[in-house]
Amino acid sequence: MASRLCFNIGFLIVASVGLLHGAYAANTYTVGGDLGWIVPPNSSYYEEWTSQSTFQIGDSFVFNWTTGTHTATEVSTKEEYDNCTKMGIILKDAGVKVTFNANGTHYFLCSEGTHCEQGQKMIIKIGDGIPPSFAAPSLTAAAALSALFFSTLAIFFLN
Ligand SMILES: [Cu+2]
Repeated sequence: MASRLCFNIGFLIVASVGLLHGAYAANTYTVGGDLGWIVPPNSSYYEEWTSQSTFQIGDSFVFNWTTGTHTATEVSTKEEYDNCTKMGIILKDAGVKVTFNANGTHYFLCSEGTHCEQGQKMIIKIGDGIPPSFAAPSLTAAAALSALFFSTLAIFFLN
């Protein structure tokens, strides 16, 4: 009896993990919905569009436009975004698709003319918006090095 109970609980755990793992399916979004990626009718248009969804790792974004010349330009910082700095990773082709495989915050704008100033800009937040940090492992490495240093010192004095 006991072993059968254990087996059943084990099966339930495996099944639950499977369900949790499969709970989120990556989505592909067309930036701006039906409007696409153009100079918007009002400057808060893309802010409103992004606020309608919560984006997760694996999600893709398609920048579509049928009129005018535009770019999907990714700039590095909020400051560059706020100032419409038009230098960054420039994607020029309509229909370009961008997929994010880590949490983080991404700043996109159009680098054509004054399109950005007119509101063709958008912040995409993946997950909590915070990129994975490598600070912790390097701190651990520093601690290990200093431990080695002090143990070497101890050996020196013992001899
Ligand atoms: Cu544009």
